[in-house]
Amino acid sequence: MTKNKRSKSIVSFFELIVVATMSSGKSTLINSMLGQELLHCANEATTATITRIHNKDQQPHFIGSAYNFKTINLNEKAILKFVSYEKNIDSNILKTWNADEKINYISITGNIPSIKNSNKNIVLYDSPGPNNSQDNTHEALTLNLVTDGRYGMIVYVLNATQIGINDDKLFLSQIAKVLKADSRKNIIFILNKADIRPLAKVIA
Ligand SMILES: Nc1nc2c(ncn2[C@@H]2O[C@H](COP(=O)(O)OP(=O)(O)OP(=O)(O)O)[C@@H](O)[C@H]2O)c(=O)[nH]1
Ligand SMILES: [Mg+2]
Repeated sequence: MTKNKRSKSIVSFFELIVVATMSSGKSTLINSMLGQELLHCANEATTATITRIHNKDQQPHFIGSAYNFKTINLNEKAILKFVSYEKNIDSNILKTWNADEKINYISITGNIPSIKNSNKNIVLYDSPGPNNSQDNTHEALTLNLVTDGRYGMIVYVLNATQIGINDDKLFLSQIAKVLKADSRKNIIFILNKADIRPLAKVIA
């Protein structure tokens, strides 16, 4: 007699959130890992959504959905309302979703060529700069992402052209509280735009 075993596939994730003040180069950094300009980048407040990118090594195209995410009171479950689905996502679709006022959360899956999943699936998050004085929903979205407990690593992108600004000081003090409360979370710093302001000058 053969036993009918049900195979259970439990996927576990390692999530990294990419955060920084506006225009430091978060989306550019993720695009370089993607090997294509999928995320919209520009020298102004650009990213208006949280973008979750789940690495699936063998998947040829990016597929995914756009949502309206409602941040509510602490300790309550956030509400995700489905808005749109696409099975072959390109930069135009993401640009349109990013500009749509109803959409503030995007979740896509596809192959990130510079990353290989091992025992855990890797997930990257792009986020809006929290210091956009024209739109405080950006701050609410990013602080919600930072204070949400599931990620293991913060990738903090420092803009070499504006080291030591108050906006970084404020944001890093908010992050420090989260890291103090959860010792399993780590942070790494990426010094970006060092080609514009070489490191020697930053340190001097
Ligand atoms: N010279 C130079 N320009 C860069 C570098 N990284 C990003 N940029 C440029 O800086 C601008 C902002 O880059 P983004 O990647 O959109 O920055 P972001 O942090 O995602 O910005 P928000 O989404 O608005 O918070 C774009 O014009 C990029 O081309 C870099 O290392 N060197
Ligand atoms: Mg961006």
